[in-house]
This record gives sequence, C-alpha cells and structure tokens, in this order.
Amino acid sequence: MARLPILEYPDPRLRIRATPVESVDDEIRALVADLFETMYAAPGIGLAATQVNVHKRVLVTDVSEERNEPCCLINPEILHKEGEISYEEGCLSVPDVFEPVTRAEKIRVRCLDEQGEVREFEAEGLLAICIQHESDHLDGKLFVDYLSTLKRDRLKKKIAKKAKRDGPAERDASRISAPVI
Ligand code: GNR
Ligand code: NI
Repeated sequence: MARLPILEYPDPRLRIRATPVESVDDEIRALVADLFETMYAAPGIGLAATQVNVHKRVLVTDVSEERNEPCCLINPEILHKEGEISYEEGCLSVPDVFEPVTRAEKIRVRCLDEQGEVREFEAEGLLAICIQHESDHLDGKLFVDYLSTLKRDRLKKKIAKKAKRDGPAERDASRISAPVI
C-alpha cells in the first residue's frame, strides 16, 4: 500500500479521459488499496484514479462519519438521475476552494466491485454527490467547470498568484523532500 501524490488544478493530466478496466485483477486491487490509503490520509470523502495520474475508470468513496464504509466502484455508469441538490463542494485537486454545485439528488449506478462482480444500486444525498463528482474526474471534468465564468476567472487568478508566490519547489515538494540516495 502507498500514499500517492494528488494532481492539482490546472494540471492538464486532470483532463485525461480514463479508460475502462478490462479485468479486475491484483494490479487493480493494489490500485484500489492505494486509492483508499490516499483518500483516508488526505482526508477526503472520495478519490478518482485520475487524481493520482492513473487513467483507469476506478473510484473510491467513504461518506460515513466513522470513516468505516469504504466503497469501490470500477467502470461506474450512472444509469439514471433524479431530482436536484445543491451542495458546497471541494476537491483534493483544487485545494482551498469550496463552491456550491447542483447535481442529481438520487442516482442509479452500475459498476464492478473489487471481485469483478457487477453491482447495481441506488445512491442519494452525499454518496450520490460524491459518485457524480468522482465520475466526472474519470471524464476529465472538475467541479470548477460548473462555476460561472466570473467565479472561474477569479479562481484562476488566485491559483496563478499562489503558484507565483510558492514557486516550483512548493509545486513539486516531493522533489526536494525525498531522500537522495
Ligand atoms: O473530500 C472531498 N469532499 C467533497 C465535498 C463535497 C463534494 C465532493 C467532495 S469529493 C472531495 C474529494 C475529491 O476531490 N474527490 O475527487
Ligand atoms: Ni475531486
């Protein structure tokens, strides 16, 4: 198991469309374990493989208070959407930004589980929001894409300022903090 670095907006790799998993094998199960470790450590309520630069259709979530309801979705498909819900969203790939996004309140999902078995279920509330947010990542889409142009332009300026202030060292801290052997 390993904690993986999370890509940050505006990294172009966050725009790559992930490809379906052909067979749920040990390599995929190792990826799922790493996604859970990375998500819990962050901490976050969801994580898509895209965010750790693996462009396969795999996502994990845990929206429980106790952080003891891990949920892994491979090749997720949203079959049906119902109702609307607006929620203040955040994203590990867009640190320090929280903005309301309107999504379906209830969804029907089909996916494969870690054993490669087909699962079909309904989700609502925060779980539904999270699955839609993570599925978007697999299509190269971010929650900031739903904001008004005005809000997104302000956000871009804020991020450009931060990058200029921090410099390249902060943007790739692993390069300097990793032990040199
Ligand atoms: O940790 C997260 N919190 C969150 C809050 C509201 C709506 C969506 C999310 S998902 C986010 C983790 C993340 O970036 N997943 O892609
Ligand atoms: Ni996200």
